[in-house]
Amino acid sequence: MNELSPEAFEARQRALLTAHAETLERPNQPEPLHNGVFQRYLNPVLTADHVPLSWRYDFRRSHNPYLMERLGVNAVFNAGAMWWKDRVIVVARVEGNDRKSFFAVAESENGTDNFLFWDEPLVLPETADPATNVYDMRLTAHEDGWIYGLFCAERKDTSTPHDQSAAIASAGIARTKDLKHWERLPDLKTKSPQQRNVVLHPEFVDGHYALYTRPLSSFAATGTGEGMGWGLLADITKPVLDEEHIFERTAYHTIKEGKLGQGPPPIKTDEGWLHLAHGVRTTAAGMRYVLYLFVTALDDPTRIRFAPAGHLMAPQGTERVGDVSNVLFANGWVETPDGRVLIYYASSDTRLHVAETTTERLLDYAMHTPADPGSSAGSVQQRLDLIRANAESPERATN
Ligand code: BGC
Ligand code: BMA
Repeated sequence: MNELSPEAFEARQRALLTAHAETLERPNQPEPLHNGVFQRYLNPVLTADHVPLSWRYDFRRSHNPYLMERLGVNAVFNAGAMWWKDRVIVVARVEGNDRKSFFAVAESENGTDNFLFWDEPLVLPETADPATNVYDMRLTAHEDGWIYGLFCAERKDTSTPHDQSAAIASAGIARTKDLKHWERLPDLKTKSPQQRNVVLHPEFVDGHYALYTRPLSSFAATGTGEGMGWGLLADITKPVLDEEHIFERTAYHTIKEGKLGQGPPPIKTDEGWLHLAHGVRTTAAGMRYVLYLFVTALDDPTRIRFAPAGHLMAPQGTERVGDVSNVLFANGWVETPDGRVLIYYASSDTRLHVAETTTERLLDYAMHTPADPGSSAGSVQQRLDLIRANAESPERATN
């Protein structure tokens, strides 16, 4: 293929723009028949193809005679989310072909389709010790008036210089009032060598900032019996946690056997704080990530009130396949003023989807799904109770 003539260059430009516009404008529909707990939407809301063309292509013919993609995008996934100025905004993890992730804001009026990226990616100020990679931002609109973004900041572990995959994960903290100008605070310091999935609670607790943490002894460890922690900070600009109290633990033969972590900041309801989290188990095919739900007390966000057994959502169909297959991960959800809860979940570290529900449905699920019975025999008993109650019920429809 030779350099493109001016006409061919322009035609190719138009073809790219048309295909991109079709991707952005594609309407989304909810799945027709659902499980009553939540409703998935049929198309992903953000993919690599949604990223603006000008972030990827050099449209100057003098510099790019073949009109090639110069800076490819590999994936768009794990997004923080919030309701802001009458619309849903997400801060997505965009991963370039170079494997570096960065953050980018996208917005949608209905939260289910027509997501548009803002003009440029988010520019995050560095600390004195710049990170190699940043990802998975949790957005918290805190009652102090700031919007906080907590994310994972990853650096090479220099104690093992020859191991090119040894890394140290820590929690980065930035804040903003307008989602455009961000102030970087120091990274969180805790006693743990590794921190990921750190989330700021939206309210003060005893006059302190409250953090959900996930200490881990090594970078990607599973099966070490750790879990979700909680700690209080007097001053968020000096983020040093002397104590973390583990309140949600990994457990043998459950969906959270290997590791677990808080998803987005919890949603406040009359019955308590609704938490969305991920649970991980190790299988012969690698780690399997699913999403689960639990509810904690309003007066003590670490006291678990309802813990329905098993996963809320697991990868399904094409969601199962991607760069890191068999993964659902969520770090953003939004409660809209009209009472919807939109769960932004990513599949297999590749694309972002949405599922819709309400706090009432999630609470009903949390309060009436039996807790984990702990064994196969216990599970059979739960099912027998259900089958027999149905058999005796006059309300049961038959066909
Ligand atoms: C990846 C994350 C992953 C983590 C642990 C990081 O290098 O960017 O997506 O969660 O490793 O496996
Ligand atoms: C991690 C997370 C996510 C990712 C997942 C699966 O531990 O922090 O970034 O989605 O692994 O690779």
